[in-house]
Amino acid sequence: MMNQRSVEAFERAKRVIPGGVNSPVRAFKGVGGNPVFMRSAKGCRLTDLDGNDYIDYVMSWGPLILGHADPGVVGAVQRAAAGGTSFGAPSEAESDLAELVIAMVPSVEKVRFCSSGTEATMSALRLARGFTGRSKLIKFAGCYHGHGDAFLISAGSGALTMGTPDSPGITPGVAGDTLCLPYNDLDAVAAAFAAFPGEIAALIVEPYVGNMGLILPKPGYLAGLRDLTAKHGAVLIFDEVMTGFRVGPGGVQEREGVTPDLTTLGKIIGGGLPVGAFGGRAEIMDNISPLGAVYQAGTLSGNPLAMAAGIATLRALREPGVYERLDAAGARFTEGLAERFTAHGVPHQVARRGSMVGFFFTDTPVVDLPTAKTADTAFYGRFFHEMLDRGVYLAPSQFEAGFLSLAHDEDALHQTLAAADGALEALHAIA
Ligand code: KE4
Repeated sequence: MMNQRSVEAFERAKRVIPGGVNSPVRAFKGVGGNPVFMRSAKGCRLTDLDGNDYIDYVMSWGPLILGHADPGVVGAVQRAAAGGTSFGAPSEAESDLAELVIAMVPSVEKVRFCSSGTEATMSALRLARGFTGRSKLIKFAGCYHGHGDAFLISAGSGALTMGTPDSPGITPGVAGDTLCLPYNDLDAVAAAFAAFPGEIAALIVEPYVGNMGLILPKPGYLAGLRDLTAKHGAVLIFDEVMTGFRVGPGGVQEREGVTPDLTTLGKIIGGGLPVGAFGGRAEIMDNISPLGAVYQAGTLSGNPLAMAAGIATLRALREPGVYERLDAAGARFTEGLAERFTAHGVPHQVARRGSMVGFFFTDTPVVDLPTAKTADTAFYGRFFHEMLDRGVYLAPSQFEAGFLSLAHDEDALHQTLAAADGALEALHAIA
């Protein structure tokens, strides 16, 4: 595809923005080549500066479950904007969205809004530490919880692609309070609690991991985390920034029947506008300022435009049959790809929950970071570009999940699988 305008735009951006992007994973370092600059989007399709269209399986990294420029969301934002973009004072839209979240997410009795998933996880950790009076945090290698210092210890997502899982600028004091364990290994968690009795404030987990690519918990794993954290008095935090409202109306916790103490949310909850949230048991949440002593704040938290987009999105998701449609589209995508990978003799692992999808180019079952790293990232990069050239925009990194929306119709899925046929034939030819 001709992408000269994107090439020029990237050169311009690199002169004024570090790396030319405002979030590292967008820079295509995981797949090589020049990132594509977008001009507009509608439904399941993106349009770049050169006028090329792409069927989008990134969907802004998860938020756009209704599709790009959903008329209901756009209209709600336009109406809200006409009434003022920010009040710096409470508004009823915040309670409207809070009541929707509480109705949908089993663990949430009270919720506080912020402006990103990173803020949500940072705040949830401070709250857990304030509530327990303890310092240490358990996280899992390859899981990503935003760029808060405490979490950038063997992080996933862009940190993996960047090849620098531990970021400079994290002090030994901070790093020393984070215990990083292998995902899907309950014995490691039990051993950590035994090694640090009474010291562990919280355990945070992506209940379905999206930031190593899609990796699912082994049977009993989430229930095991629930039992161990309850036994040792640690706060169990489900980071559902990506899975919240994605894999079902109540996220993983509803789907799996495991209820955490706190839940962090983002992405879909803002319908494409900046919203993060953390919520959970009132007994814990009531410790948040100004009711409690644990400080947390934000100039644009509960912003009326973002609230309007979130309300429109969650209300649309509560319509009958929505998740069945998303599930069917996700199945068509992953089953169609798996058939083609098999037909072309390409080693692969494919996973799906609802409209959250993932695939690794390896014949090793992927259950944690070491097994995820057996994936052939070079092949992934070649497949990515062959698909991009055929009008399909996958995640520009092996270590990310993919997302479908209500706008991914049969025509888009047929075009996607035809592109995969062409891509695999082209790769077979040069193999
Ligand atoms: P944000 O601060 O990017 O809104 O959310 C951080 C975050 C927290 N928790 C989970 C489970 C997440 O997936 C994320 C952000 N996800 C990445 C995609 N892997 C955002 C994409 C990016 O960094 O540009």
